[in-house]
Amino acid sequence: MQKIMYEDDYNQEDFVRLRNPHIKHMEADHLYHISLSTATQDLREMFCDVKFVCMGGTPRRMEKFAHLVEKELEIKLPTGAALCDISAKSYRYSMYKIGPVISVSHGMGIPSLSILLHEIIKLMYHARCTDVTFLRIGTCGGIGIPGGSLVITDEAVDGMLKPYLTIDILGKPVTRPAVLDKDVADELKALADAEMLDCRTFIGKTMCTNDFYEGQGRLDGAFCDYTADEKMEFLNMVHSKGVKNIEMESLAFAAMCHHAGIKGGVVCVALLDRLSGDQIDTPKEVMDLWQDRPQQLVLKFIKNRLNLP
Ligand code: R2B
Ligand code: URA
Repeated sequence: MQKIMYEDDYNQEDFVRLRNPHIKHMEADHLYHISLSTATQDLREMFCDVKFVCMGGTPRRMEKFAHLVEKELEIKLPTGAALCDISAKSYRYSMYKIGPVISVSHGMGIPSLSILLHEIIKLMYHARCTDVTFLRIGTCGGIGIPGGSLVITDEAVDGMLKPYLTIDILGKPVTRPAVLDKDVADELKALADAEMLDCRTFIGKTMCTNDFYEGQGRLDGAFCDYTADEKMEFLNMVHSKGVKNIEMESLAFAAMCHHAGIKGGVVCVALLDRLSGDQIDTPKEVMDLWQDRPQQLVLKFIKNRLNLP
């Protein structure tokens, strides 16, 4: 069988490249968790026109986003065709492709996001996509901002406020800077200020933790060894250092996009203000409306980039 060696265009500047010398010597690449494979599918034919990869935690939200893109970009599917979950057979992630947009779920936390990103970045390479932007559409806890607000991340930091991802590779810690694209963040903020008039939008640091409860200083987990005052001291301290929100994926998202040379942006909606509480008790109907906001903003961004009205 032929090896994966895209000699002809390997040197072209704007293709997504892999920083992995081994892949091109493999006979085939099985993207196991998204249920795709170079052995049985023509990934270039299927995905070469992708320009935006949008990801968020849940399958439902990303299916909804795919339908929104279909409607708003006025993409007409052939008669009888319908959007379907390309990765359904993996039972891990859900993925949709509509025109130049991939909409894919990443689950909760860095390990889940990281597996998905490895395979999506390889997909972009096998498909020989050019000039792709990755966007995370998420939820978060706000710090000193009202529930329902949008937060655009300009810098992702870990639970110690360090702007890099540390992973253990072959028994050694390896750090990779968590850098997001400044132009993407500024454009998202400008579009939100001009067009997202029913909510406030903030731009700032996002703290990314490996736990929702103790990792985010909550008092309502199964365990808690700190006092309410200690919690508030910590949250006020991070607030004073420019942290606008806390979530669980931005650090790896930023570090992996940057390492791959892909421009990345993160937009989250705050489900509560963590300076006022821990429990998420907003009524479901309100929460559903709030969770549409990052999708609407990212859609405006995509339309802007595609010069669509
Ligand atoms: C936001 O919400 C999830 C936890 O509820 C997590 O995936 C995140 O980053
Ligand atoms: N997601 C988080 O990670 N934290 C919150 O407080 C809310 C959503």
